[in-house]
Amino acid sequence: TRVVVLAGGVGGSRFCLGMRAALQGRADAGSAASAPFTIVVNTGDDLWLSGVRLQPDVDSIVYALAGVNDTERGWGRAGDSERVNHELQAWGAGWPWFTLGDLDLGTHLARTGWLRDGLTPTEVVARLSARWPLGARLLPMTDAEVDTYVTVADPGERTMHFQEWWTRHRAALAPVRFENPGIAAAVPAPGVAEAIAEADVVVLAPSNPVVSIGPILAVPGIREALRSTAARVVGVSPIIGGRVVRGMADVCLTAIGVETSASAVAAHYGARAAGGVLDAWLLAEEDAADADAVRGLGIHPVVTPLWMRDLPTSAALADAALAAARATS
Ligand code: GDP
Ligand code: FO1
Ligand code: CA
Repeated sequence: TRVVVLAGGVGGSRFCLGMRAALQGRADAGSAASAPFTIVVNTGDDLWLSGVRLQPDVDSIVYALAGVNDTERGWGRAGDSERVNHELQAWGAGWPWFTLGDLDLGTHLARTGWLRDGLTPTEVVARLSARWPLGARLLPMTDAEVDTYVTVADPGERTMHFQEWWTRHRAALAPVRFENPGIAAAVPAPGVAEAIAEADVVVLAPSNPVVSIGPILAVPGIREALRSTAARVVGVSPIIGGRVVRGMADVCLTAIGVETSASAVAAHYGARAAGGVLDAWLLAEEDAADADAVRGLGIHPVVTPLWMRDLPTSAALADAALAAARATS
């Protein structure tokens, strides 16, 4: 089975860990099942800071699949130190509310050096994927620099980088809109449209629909690839029991006029039969009452446990997504 996952950071990496386990679990059945799957990663979170390029969602997925991620904080390397960060603060460089760990900085320096050598983001992500056996092929959504900016109402309207809004203000400033300057002229990274076209299953991970999956779908050509692929497109709800779990995605949803419910997010993505991108939608037992509304949209609803507590529950969720694809084929 050729699988493509569209993913953001925390929800995306947990789901990808589950997908790798689910695919390996049936690798002994032979065929192409053991082929690595493809992950198309959101790069809207990326930023320049203190002269280095950061790719938080790319790094979250690389570190998680490599098993070197900080599982408590949800970002960065396990057991990292902050000596360089203290020096940066002493110089008044960077952002006082944004920590660059020493090991993590090694990644940023390597990445920035390669970019300055002329490598494309796709080539850089390939190098970042080669150090550890990840069991997946990572592709940035695009090679264009299309960082997400947030406009807040505040006293007067002002615009800031997504990371400032998210980490400094903890999404507490009411957003007016999210934008990715330059994205209208961007194209999918090499291999992205091809992977989607040649896939058997494409999964929208349970990631933030607005600032993780949103930018991926906003790259011209990716939505069209999802709409025209012969693959089944399956989405996993990031909403459980009418609430966002782990994060502040509800603030983002409210800003774009989408209710924080499993069926409203499904409606936001839409049915492929009706101009949208979904064939099937996985929703939690707590949201079983939403299943009829999802069916009414023309999307096949599957009620299944959605909590990714550990590897077995994440793998079971990935398995459920693969089964939903088979059920709608
Ligand atoms: P970020 O880039 O680090 O913000 O992470 P993502 O965008 O990939 O995912 C964030 C979203 O994952 C959150 O808004 C949650 O709604 C969702 N999420 C986190 N943990 C779980 C889980 O265990 N199950 C499900 N279904 N969704 C989850
Ligand atoms: N999140 C924080 O809340 N505080 C930080 O200081 C911080 C530093 C950081 C450094 C590198 C990196 O890749 C991610 C980092 N994050 C930090 C997480 C990140 O800002 C966001 O949670 C994600 O971009 C949202 O997906
Ligand atoms: Ca993210």
